[in-house]
Amino acid sequence: MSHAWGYGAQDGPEMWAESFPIANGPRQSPIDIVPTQAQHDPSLKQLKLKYDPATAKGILNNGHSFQVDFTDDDNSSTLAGGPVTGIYRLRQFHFHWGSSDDKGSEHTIAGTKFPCELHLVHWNTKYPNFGEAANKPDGLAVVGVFLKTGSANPRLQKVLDALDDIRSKGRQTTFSNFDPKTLLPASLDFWTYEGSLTTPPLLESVTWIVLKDPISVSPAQMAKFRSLLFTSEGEAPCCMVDNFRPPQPLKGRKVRASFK
Ligand code: SG7
Ligand code: ZN
Repeated sequence: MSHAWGYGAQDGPEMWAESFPIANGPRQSPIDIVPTQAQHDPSLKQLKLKYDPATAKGILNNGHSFQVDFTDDDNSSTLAGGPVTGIYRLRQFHFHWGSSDDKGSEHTIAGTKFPCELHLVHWNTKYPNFGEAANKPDGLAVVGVFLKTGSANPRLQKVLDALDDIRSKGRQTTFSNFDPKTLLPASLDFWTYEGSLTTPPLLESVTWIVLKDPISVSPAQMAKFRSLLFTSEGEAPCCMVDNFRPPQPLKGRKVRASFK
């Protein structure tokens, strides 16, 4: 594999293990979640998400996805409860999506794929910063939310309207006063398991919290995601689509459910 990774035939998920051998490790993500195989765990706490809209900072096309970044120098925007101990700070959120509505999510539910999946990335404040946390077994907590096509989602519109300004890889702009909690479904029922980053370096540091209920997105809104580019200005344009890793082997891990 060439030194940069991607989602194409030559640099995609099937090739990542050449440069990142942890790709075949014991706790890789995503996975197929089979609800009938998950165990309800009454000891799981209620998920506590506290986000301050003033911590939203910028939006960036990183060439693999786009991400909305947050200032994380204090505990203004945090995750606690659920499966985790202590306080995790929000660092960024981003999405994965398909070239058509029949694929795009990273996690699947009993084999069912969704057109898009939102990831809210948090780091454990027992470590000094995101970088230090990212390679610790309890360093990160990512909340995953499925998007299904249906009615337009007005709460997504501010994010989608910003995409015109970050069409190419490396472009970024300010993005302020946004509460990511507005993107979440009404119910915070979740599945949880111990996994990894879904992109290189595939570090096995993520407590995954995958919400049971999807949010909606219209076909026109999905088209807006697909108008982004993997490529930089001046390169032959290549649409940012199918930027998902497929499900990885469970290898004996347990998936727990917060609900019956
Ligand atoms: C996206 O997914 C990006 C990455 C993110 C990666 O490609 O938003 O963020 C950066 C800073 O490049 O990587 C370390 C990290 O958050 C993997 O995140 S994920 O496991 O939640 N999909
Ligand atoms: Zn992700």
